Amino acid sequence: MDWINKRVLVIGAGLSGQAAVQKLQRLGAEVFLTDSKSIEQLAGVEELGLDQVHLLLGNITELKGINPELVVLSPGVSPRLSLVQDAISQNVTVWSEVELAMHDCPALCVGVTGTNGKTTTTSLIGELAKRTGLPSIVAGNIGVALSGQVKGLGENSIVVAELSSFQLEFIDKFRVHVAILLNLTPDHLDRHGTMEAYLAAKAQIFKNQTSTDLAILNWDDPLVRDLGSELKSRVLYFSPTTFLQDGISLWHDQIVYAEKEKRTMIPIIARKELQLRGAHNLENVMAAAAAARAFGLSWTEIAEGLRQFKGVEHREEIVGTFEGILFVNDSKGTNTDAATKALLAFDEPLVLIAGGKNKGLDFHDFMKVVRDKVKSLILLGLAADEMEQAARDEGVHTIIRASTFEDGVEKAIAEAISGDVVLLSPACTSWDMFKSYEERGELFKELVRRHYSKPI
Ligand code: UMA
Repeated sequence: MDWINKRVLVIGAGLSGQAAVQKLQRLGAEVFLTDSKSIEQLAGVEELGLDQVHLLLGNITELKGINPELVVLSPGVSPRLSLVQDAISQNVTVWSEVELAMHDCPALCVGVTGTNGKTTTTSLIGELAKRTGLPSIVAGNIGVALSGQVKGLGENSIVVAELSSFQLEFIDKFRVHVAILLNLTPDHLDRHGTMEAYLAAKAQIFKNQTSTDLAILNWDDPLVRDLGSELKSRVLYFSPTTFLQDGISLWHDQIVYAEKEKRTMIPIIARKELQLRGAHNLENVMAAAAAARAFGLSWTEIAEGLRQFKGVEHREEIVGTFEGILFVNDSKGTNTDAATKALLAFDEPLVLIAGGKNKGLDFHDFMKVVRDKVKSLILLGLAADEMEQAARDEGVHTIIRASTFEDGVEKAIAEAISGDVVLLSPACTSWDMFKSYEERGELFKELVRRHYSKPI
């Protein structure tokens, strides 16, 4: 494509929009950027060097005066936006930012989508990709815009992309050579409207696959499984619950890869050797192993990578074992769903630290799980009263209130004995006490380490 002086409008000036503008500027296009926010609210935009004609802030509703040949959307921008509608009605090409990123990138692309587990799976594949010795990057919905990362990557390199339904909605030629769909449960319905539309957006990941490409699908999710018969690419299923004669599944607590035609079953790794816990992580591990095999690692190399992977920081992250007590940082568990998953990942007696700022969720169903799994519940933060009430309603036995975060960690340590797990999984945001869940998780780790480094 000839980019020189091509008029391109980028909508949204966040991470994706800014990376898209920089890429387009490098290509020689004439770039316009618009955002509903003001310049004071947009960090980094001034450094893009756009003049007043090209930086259009505020409520721009039509393309008149801009006349772009191409519109690039940030993922958070809904297609219902009048500006986007205007582009569609005028037959102007609309691309998502990932389309622009990958448009001229010859690297092998491994894409991960699904409702849950994307970040863990993407990170794990990223770690496995490093073991190939080839140049590789990890980007996308994981928090780093793809457009800013793929520069200079050649054919013999690997892009590992976490892809959201938002990013996939407006792809054109973007080809994901190894595409993973982990699972599908209701999410983002405010944007997509129906489950069908949400599934259709996710299924775009397979849109440009050919017969030499690979689709990795979750056998246990009926919506995902059924997609397999419609795809042009080779399909590989994984399942932590059903033994698969063709695919990756469990055989006597061993993750195995079976090929019916060859009548082979290759053991990959024993479940107990993994540091990641929980059934949901088994899905992530199986999908990642399948992807790594596709980019050429041996099963032995894959097993080594899986064995060493500790997970994503702040998500069921193992802090360490001190005096027989395992400490786990799940500060990223900012809603009841995520915190429930963390609780279910452990068979040991649990001391749970929860609370913070409620996102408007009801805690009763969560407290039913707490009642069954947790021996002591430590509550703190703004939501503590509300959580305590729900805990009492659901019959949680031991509820301990903490006055500060530090106090909560000390009380949790005092409650735990050897063989227990102390889990920080707040089911709330951190914003009543911290800037971010990262800051909360860092403090948790520091307090635990500091406690055990003290001379007794
Ligand atoms: N904006 C408008 N008009 C609109 C909507 C947004 O002008 O109608 C502007 C906003 O004022 C803002 C900018 O667009 O300045 C934000 O764009 P964005 O929401 O696309 O955010 P980015 O900073 O570009 O971040 C995006 C992803 N965000 C979303 O999908 C909402 C990030 O995923 C991703 O990491 C990043 O690109 C880099 O690829 C975050 C996310 O929450 C983590 N994803 C959702 C999820 O995981 O559930 C999908």
